Amino acid sequence: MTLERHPHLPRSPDVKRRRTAALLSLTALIGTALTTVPAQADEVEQVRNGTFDSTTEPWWASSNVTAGLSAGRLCADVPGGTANRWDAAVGQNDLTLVKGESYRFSFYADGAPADHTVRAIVGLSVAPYDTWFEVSPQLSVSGNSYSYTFTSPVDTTQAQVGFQLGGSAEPWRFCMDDVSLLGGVAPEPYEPDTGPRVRVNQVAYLPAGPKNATLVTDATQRLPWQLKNAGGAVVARGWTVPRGTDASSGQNVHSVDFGAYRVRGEGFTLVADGQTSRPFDIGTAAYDRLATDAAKFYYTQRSGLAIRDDLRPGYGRPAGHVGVAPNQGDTDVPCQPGVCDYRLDVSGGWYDAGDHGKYVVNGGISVWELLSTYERARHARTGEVERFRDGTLAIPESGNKVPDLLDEVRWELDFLLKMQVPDGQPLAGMAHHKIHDENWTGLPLLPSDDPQKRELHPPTTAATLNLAAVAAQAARLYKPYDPRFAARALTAARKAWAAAEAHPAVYADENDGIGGGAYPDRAVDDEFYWAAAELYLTTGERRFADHVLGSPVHTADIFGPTGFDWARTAAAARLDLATVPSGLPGRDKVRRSVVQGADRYLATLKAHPYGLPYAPADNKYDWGSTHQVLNNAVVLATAYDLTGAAKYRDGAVQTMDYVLGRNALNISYVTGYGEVSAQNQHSRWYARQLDPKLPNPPAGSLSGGPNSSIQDPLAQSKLQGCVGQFCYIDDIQSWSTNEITINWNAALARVAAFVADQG
Ligand code: 9MR
Repeated sequence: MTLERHPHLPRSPDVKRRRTAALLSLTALIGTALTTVPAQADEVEQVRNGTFDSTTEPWWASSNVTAGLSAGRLCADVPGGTANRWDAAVGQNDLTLVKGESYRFSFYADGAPADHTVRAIVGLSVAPYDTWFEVSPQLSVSGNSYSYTFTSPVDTTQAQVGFQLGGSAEPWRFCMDDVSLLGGVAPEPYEPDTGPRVRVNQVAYLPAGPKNATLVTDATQRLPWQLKNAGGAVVARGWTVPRGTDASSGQNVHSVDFGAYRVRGEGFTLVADGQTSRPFDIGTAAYDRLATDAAKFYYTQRSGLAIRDDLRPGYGRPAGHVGVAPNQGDTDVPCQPGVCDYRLDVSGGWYDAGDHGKYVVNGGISVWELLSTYERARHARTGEVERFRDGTLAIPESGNKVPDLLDEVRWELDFLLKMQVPDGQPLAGMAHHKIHDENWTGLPLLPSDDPQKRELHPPTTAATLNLAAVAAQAARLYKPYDPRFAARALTAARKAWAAAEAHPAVYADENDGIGGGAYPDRAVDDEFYWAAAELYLTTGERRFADHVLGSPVHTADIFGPTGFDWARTAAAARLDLATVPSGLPGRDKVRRSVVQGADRYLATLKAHPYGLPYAPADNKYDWGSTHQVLNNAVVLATAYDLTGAAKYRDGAVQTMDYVLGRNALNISYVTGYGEVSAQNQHSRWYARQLDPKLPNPPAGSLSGGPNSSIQDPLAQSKLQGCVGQFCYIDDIQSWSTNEITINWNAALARVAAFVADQG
């Protein structure tokens, strides 16, 4: 598409003055950087005719947009009534980007009437339209200049600079000028704002629990600290303990222990080295709320039904993937070509994360951890069975006399059962690994707006065993409420077990990562062990006990530094064998193995100046590290449940401090908890960072947190060379450090419920 040519009109002097002022203030803001970093010799402009002095060539506009020259700018009249932002756009194609090179993307823009948003992108001009950089500033009528630096993750000659203008109900007018994409600039150093150097749990310490903090300081000798109440009165004081250099952050730190203070209250601060911490409470209420919010997270992840705004104010949305256009629906889904010739209704379930995919492997561990939260409450000395009773989670099923947590998990279980290959088909009884879009989609995109074809991917042994494990676990827990469902679940579990035994080595293709995550897992001994354990605990049958006792996993040391997760599931079995009553021979030894694992995590926590039970080899924080930290706390909590020894309880409780702000970045990784918390997690529908009309993730959403491998381009451009805890950025584009997922939030719900139970 090409614009019509318009005669050149001089820009009004008024406009020019305003723009100079805007540029000046920008220069003042970043003044030092501009004067100390000399312009590199080889800075090269990539955009052609960004100044619109006499023509708009070679810029294009979508056919519904009327664009042309106006006062030496490009102005575009945008129609109202388009759905997506890319439904109306102007842009320029055929730009060249060099992988690893940094670019400064800058432009001037205004919009009338006020408060319209432009989505400015640098991306691929052809399918699949990858976006490498994007921003969505809200425009003013008087205009502003914008400038950003990013690093290209690719080599291409097909890049595009695009200004997406659609999605407005009303027509509006957009104008731009001085569009520039300057190559060869110096990468912009990223300095996270870490606030005061006294690092605390920004939410709450338990009155009778441990209370620890970390001070970042150059001082090598001990320093005095003071605990102040909300009125500023000093209520406790003491001395810091110098801890040297912390490997996980590279910082010189001291630790502070103020556990002797046990008075409840709000708005405490800790003062040391001239710094005042962010405020915190001493009390239990926040953990009751957090346990509930962490579990409420799942309703808004539901696929296949409309989310009610009366139940989640601000989060109502139409049903996703029920077959209403533009969705192709999950009610009648084919396999990938060549995989099968039947179609399945696999509607329902939870969306995995920030994407619209649904994966049996990850669904399995998520269901397990939520059901184990429920099951623990029934067996543990401090278990609070009423916590997730009927009516606690504000879901459509509230009021049906079934505990809300079971209702919520049932939504996923019903989906998992639908993923089982039907009788009479090849591989009957196995479970399809996953179902998701044929191609990756961009952000933002409501589930109901996803136009992609949905496809079933091949069955795998891992998925089949996930199904066997959680369907067996469900069979014992739902029996009092819905015996028919319990029986159906057990039948499905047995069938899945038999199918896995018949096909013990069918693996997901690790390259099957287009349109959804691969979730590859070629080590399934642990899934066999887990499924056998759950089947045994539910049925008591000898053959399942035999499998458990004969498995090398049963006696292996499974409590390693990075805990357990969707791919490493042996701990799910071991913890349940240790805690769910059964007649398993050698059960004492199983229980001892959990306590030994906990001893190791406790030693890690004690040695760590930030007090977390996580010290991965080579300081390499893993994808979703926050939930691995929390899963290590689950082992500590279980050791407390088994032994009653306070040191394990305190270890689990103390782990929350790290997650809620006692860390190198001084950030709470749980949205809405703590003065500064993660809020821009990668999600297609909680995409407020990209579209102010959309919400942030709901309170109680756990971010994946630091990930040393920084796989996404945004993190790569900002965090190159980061140390451990610093490999994180609260940006929606950082899908490898800042996503939300159903399995991570399950770990949060599990530990938050435990901590709340200690009140
Ligand atoms: O959490 C998963 C992580 O352990 C894997 O290393 C990574 C790559 O396979 O995938 C992560 O899971 C993502 C999944 O593939 C797709 N949905 C979002 C998940 C979280 O990022």
